[in-house]
Amino acid sequence: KEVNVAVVGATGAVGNEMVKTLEQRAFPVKNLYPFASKRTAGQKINFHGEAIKVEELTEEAVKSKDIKIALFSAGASISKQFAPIFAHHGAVVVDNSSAFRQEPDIPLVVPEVNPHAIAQYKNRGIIANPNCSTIQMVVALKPIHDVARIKRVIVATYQAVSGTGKKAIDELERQVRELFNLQPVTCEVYPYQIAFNCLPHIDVFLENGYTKEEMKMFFETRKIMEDETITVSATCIRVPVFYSHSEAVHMQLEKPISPEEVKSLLAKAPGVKVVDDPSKNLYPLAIEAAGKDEVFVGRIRKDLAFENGIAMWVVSDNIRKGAALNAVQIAEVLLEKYL
Ligand code: 2RA
Repeated sequence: KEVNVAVVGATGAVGNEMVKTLEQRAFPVKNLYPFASKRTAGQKINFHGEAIKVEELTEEAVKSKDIKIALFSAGASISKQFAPIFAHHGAVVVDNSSAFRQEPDIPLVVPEVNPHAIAQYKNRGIIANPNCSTIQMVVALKPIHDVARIKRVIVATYQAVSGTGKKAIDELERQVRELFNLQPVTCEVYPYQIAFNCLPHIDVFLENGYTKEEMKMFFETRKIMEDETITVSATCIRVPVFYSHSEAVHMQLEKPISPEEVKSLLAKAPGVKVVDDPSKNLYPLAIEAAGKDEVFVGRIRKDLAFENGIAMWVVSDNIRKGAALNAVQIAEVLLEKYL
């Protein structure tokens, strides 16, 4: 059945990808309603060969459209203000911002991990899309957790600048040009030069010395895996990469499991592609994962620091599976099973 779909934040890096993904996956869209701020409203976006005008996001504009599904990626404050308005007018919101992820009555969903949680959309008409760095990690952790139960995870992330948005993609490009032209480097998005550098600072610092990004991985992993006993210690780093987040994941399990068993489990796991043959220099690479749907896993080995430990390298396109694709996959299950 065809439904009216809204994309809020349609001109942003993730919003753009949401429209592209709806088209690529032939989501049954009756009418597409792209929304954006006053600043970028008026632009046209292309959907199935049709140029559609981006509307300014107002309650008035929502009323008369019978929108059934609304994909949001416009920041937490816009989601807090408008997601309830869309829900009030009959839409189910899939929100990519952090606004509702920790609300107990709002499901936080990765379709390969906890698709059943989508049924809780009925509470408030809102489903939360997890943070990109969490999504790719739990897709890889779930098959292992089901067999050997994860006790704790230590993860270091290497996050692409596209996670910050279009302006950060431009910043990296500009700084490389400035450096190669022997001009002074200008920093408008990040506090320090990102080109040829690593910044251990994503989102804001909290009292406990972790950043908000790192604590998202702690809280979201437990909620999605439905296991509050799992502990996660994350260090999230911004690196000079345009697309794809890479993660060094180390875990301690309740039961022993060999790297070979992990490899065969992951080879069968939904949404995962194992790329793991060091003898042939085969392991996941950010530039190869960019533009693809899968979560790529490699460097699978026994972790020498933990009893029952496993270490692995997890790479995925942070704008696709990390955001837009996961949101559209939630919408697909929602439409197929619940609407
Ligand atoms: C980042 N995960 O990479 C955050 C938000 N997309 O900046």
